[in-house]
Amino acid sequence: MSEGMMEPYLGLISFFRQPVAETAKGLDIAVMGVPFDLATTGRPGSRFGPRGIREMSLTMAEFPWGVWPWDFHFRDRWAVADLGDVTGFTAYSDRMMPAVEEKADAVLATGSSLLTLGGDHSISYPLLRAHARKHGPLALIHFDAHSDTWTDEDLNHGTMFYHAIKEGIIVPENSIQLGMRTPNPDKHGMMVVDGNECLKTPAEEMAKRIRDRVGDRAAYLTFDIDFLDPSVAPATGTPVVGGPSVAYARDVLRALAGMKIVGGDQVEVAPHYEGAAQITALAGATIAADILYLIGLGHDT
Ligand SMILES: [Mn+2]
Repeated sequence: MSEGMMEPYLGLISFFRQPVAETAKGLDIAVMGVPFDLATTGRPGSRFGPRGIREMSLTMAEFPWGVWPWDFHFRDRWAVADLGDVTGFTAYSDRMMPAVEEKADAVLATGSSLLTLGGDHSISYPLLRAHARKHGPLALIHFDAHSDTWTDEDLNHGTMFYHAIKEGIIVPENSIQLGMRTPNPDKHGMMVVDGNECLKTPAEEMAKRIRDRVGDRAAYLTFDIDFLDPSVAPATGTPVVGGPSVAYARDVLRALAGMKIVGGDQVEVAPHYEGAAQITALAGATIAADILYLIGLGHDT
């Protein structure tokens, strides 16, 4: 084995074996988990998502040269640490939003960027609020099988982007949703590229559409694992057939390098629906790493 390599079954678990830290002081990118799934409308279980993602991240953390095919290791360019999980809201869903928002505010106040591991998708709402407070109204880049824009005054993992638009923290004219495979007429002004169109559109062209839509606005990238086809990501609350592959999603993501992506999250991995191979958490960990690279490159620009 090459020097610097570490097999995935060794040692303690943190995201990509990054150091565990109490605060984001001195970091370029902080990673945190939000083990919350009480806003789920389908199968619950994404409260175990952060743990599952961290565990499968160790399969890629084996290599000191970084995550293929990125040509550098993120830790060689940016100070990255795992802050652990936001806690204190178990069984009290009304405490989740303020707890996440407060933690995200504290991270962003240090000058660090933030990557968050979910948790159900409702966690994006307090994260968007914190990022908009720092960066102004945001462009949303949203990968998902569902639009999560239902016009409903209740806040759950299918309505939070409606609430975010209504609140003015995301700008629909600069926002784009990719991969939708469920009917929802409530677009609220966002550009929607459905799952079939994704399958017919080369990754580079899709990335260009995203860039054109977002323009110069600071962007927040959110990736629901159910964007992917259930054949590659079955362990999630509301799977929908007919989605793209992990390779396609990663090609699109990498083609966004250099955009002003100020923060992001990877949500909705629910490990208890996995087979023993843990392929959903593996996909989630890989996508989360790609988002981390994008946030780092955005931090540099
Ligand atoms: Mn979804």
